Amino acid sequence: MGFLQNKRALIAGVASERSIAWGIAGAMRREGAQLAFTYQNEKLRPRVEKYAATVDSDIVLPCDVASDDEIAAMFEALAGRWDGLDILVHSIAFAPREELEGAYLEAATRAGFNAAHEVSAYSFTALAKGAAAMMEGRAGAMLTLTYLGALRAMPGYNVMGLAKASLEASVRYLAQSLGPRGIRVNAVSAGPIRTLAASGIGGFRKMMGFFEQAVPMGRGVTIEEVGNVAAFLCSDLASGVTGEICYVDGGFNMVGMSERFLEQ
Ligand code: NAD
Ligand code: 0WE
Repeated sequence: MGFLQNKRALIAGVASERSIAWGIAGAMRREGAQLAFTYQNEKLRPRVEKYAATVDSDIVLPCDVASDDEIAAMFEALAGRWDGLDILVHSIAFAPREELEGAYLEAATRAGFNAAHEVSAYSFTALAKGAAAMMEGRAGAMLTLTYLGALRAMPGYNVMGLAKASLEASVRYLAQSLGPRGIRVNAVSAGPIRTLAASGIGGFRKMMGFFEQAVPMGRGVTIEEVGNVAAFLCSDLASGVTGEICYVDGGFNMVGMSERFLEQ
């Protein structure tokens, strides 16, 4: 029996088979969870419906997280299918492309800052409100995806780093708010992975090269490896864990200097 047997999970953020959310869906399904998916816009709908069918799910709902109306309609539709929810996965980020090019101070604009924070940080809290209402009386778990750029200055990550810092603080405040209701809230901080969101970034290849030189494991992580940790954190096996940022990055975050660089 899988460790997520009888759990119902809502997964937001599948855009392709390379999406981290898709790695999480695979691990959760393998462990016995029933899955529901949201998609950002009509362009993505047929794709997400097709992927959902392969993990025995026919609950595929529209939800642009920039809209409170769409979030409300999505939870209303979900409540029509499920009488409760155990797991929320938030795997969504966006900043206008121009914000992710060049130096932070030059790239930053008020509109870009606001858009990045709304879609990449506030949306987790917005989804948490609707999800918590469906988790009453169950041992609920919420999970989001973050990146080391929240803590360390990364060339080009720019306003996304600020939004991830806010998202990580949200994990702690949501964990404190929801703890009394038996709901846990955590994040996985993933190492760089070539997904749609990453391939939109100039110089991603070079950054991957720097990462691979310093990372103790000597290689990048996969969506399957992120999925396994995400599934564990959302399961009763992690019943004592909340408010945590869990690194799935091959150890990159704790290194002070690259061993491979010195050996060159
Ligand atoms: P992805 O492009 O596959 O997923 C990003 C998702 O965000 C897409 O499904 C997209 O539809 C969704 N999205 C964007 N704006 C939205 C909106 N307004 N409403 C609803 N959905 C919206 O890329 P990914 O790498 O799987 O990204 C998932 C998460 O993982 C993001 O939070 C990202 O910051 C994080 N992350 C990625 C990496 C990496 O290197 N790929 C590393 C660490 C963390
Ligand atoms: O969170 C991310 C990227 C999120 C992202 C990606 C895009 C590309 C297309 C947000 N908004 C947009 N907007 C677009 O128009 N990552 C963790 C991947 C990533 O992005 C970087 C990285 C890494 C890793 C940017 C600079 C440096 C490293």
